[in-house]
Amino acid sequence: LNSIKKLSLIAGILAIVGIATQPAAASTRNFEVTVTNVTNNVTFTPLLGVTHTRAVSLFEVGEPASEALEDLAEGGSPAALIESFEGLSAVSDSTVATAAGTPEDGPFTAAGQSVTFNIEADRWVRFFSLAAMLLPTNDSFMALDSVRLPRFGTVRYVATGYDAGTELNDQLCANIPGPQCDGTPDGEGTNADRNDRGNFVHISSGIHDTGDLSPVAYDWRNPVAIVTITRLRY
Ligand SMILES: [Ca+2]
Ligand SMILES: [Ca+2]
Ligand SMILES: [Ca+2]
Repeated sequence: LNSIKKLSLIAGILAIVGIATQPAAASTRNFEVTVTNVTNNVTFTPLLGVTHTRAVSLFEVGEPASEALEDLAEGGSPAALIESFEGLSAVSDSTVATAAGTPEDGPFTAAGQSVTFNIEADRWVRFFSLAAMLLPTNDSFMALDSVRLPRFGTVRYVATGYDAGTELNDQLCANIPGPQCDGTPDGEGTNADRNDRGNFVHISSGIHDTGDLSPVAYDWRNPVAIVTITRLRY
């Protein structure tokens, strides 16, 4: 009788341990990301966030931009980048967010505004990247390139403004999309030409005294955004 009692006690403990360890065995982790636009007067297009392994990156500084990144940097659309992730086991999750919630609610995140969104990552996926076009510019974008997701708690990163190297910075509203360029909503977005001084991703040199844009109104110094990533416990 005594040994039967012991056995049932052990079985009971095992059942409790089994229940207790279930959440830790979950295959995905959840994170909350907050991005704050810390420029004086530059607007972000919809922000693309992605969780991934080392096998994937949105760009390499010093290398030519992909056509998908050219689309985001010149036209503000993350669609081609999202399409490029399809079927990749190295990409865990991707999401698009704006200060209003989704691009449908309002596509822009103005200076001083924050965006908060949730993103998942599979257990073996350690990295996070972020990108959005900077308006009004020809082909500049803000990005985080393969930063580490926190194992617990919150990590804080600063995001830099890059130039995709895919369009000359003529600063003409005719060549810049969005209503931020002197209220011109129909400026040209993506152009497949590569007419920049150098066809490679580099640190954006900001806004200069040429074309239609005033550096007094639009120039910036890096960083352009503060990003916090918090591991959520569910
Ligand atoms: Ca181009
Ligand atoms: Ca450029
Ligand atoms: Ca353009």
